[in-house]
Amino acid sequence: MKRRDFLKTGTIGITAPSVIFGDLKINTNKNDPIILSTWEHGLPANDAAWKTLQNGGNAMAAAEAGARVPEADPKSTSVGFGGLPDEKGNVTLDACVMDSTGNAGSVAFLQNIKHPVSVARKVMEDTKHVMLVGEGARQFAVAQGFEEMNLLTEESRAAWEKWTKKRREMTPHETHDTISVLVQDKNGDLAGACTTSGWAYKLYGRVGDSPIIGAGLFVDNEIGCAAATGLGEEVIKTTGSFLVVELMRQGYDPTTACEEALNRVIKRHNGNPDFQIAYIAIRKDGKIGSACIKWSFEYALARGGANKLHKIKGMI
Ligand code: SD4
Repeated sequence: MKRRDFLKTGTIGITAPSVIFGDLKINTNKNDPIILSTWEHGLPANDAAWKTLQNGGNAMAAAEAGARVPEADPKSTSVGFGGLPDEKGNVTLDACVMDSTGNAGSVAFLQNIKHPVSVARKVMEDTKHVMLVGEGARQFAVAQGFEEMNLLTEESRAAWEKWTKKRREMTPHETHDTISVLVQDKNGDLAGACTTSGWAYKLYGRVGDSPIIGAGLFVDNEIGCAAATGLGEEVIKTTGSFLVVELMRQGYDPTTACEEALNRVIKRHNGNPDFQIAYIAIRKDGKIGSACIKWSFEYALARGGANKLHKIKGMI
């Protein structure tokens, strides 16, 4: 029996501060915070998250602070303010958060609010619910003191108007990038945030994976956390982030877990999907991983005082 086979079938027992997979003991990573984010806008996101950790914030506060950076940046045309709109010209936003206790909050199809990730955190902390959508989410945000604003910038409007002339369907890969931020703080606790304006020029009302707990993001403080970017429909169909975490629970290392989750998608598309999905993952012991289906993907990793962009190649 190969080691992995043993790990997959072995009894799983959990004892703090270690995680036991069969005969493999994974020590909890303490004192060495890690911030792992998607794409290049992950670099400034990581900086903000790092500052939050230095100021005593926990993993959840850091992940939120990180995600807010691209949300506020009009040049990030796939997130928050300046995000590319749907086919009718509406900027509609999806976001979620999940913390180390397994609590989660989410908003979908939210309009006119710049920081959906913070609204998602309010849903998690101040309501009994997990998910608010559309007009209900907007009303909740306003009641919580979030300012309403027009999120369509001149640049995004011009890009959309140009698109309406031909109405060619875009893939999320062409208009990426969702920001997902995974954090492990100095106590070893994990949390994550995910926020996006979704698939550019999508149908009015379309919601992707990013606000779906288990698809765009999943955190299990005993095992690890994972997040997605790319074609949300396919991430949802494979419960992607949850799957990555469950594979880590079975003994897969973080990168192999990301690859195995993507293999499910690749198989469904006869070995050659024409779209991108990428996963990032942090295991409880501080090991990180990532994989993408094709082309390339960049993740930003901050740890040990350095914050760097890493490029990986696609699996196919
Ligand atoms: C979505 N996953 O709405 C998002 C889009 C994305 O890089 O991540 N693009 O499907």
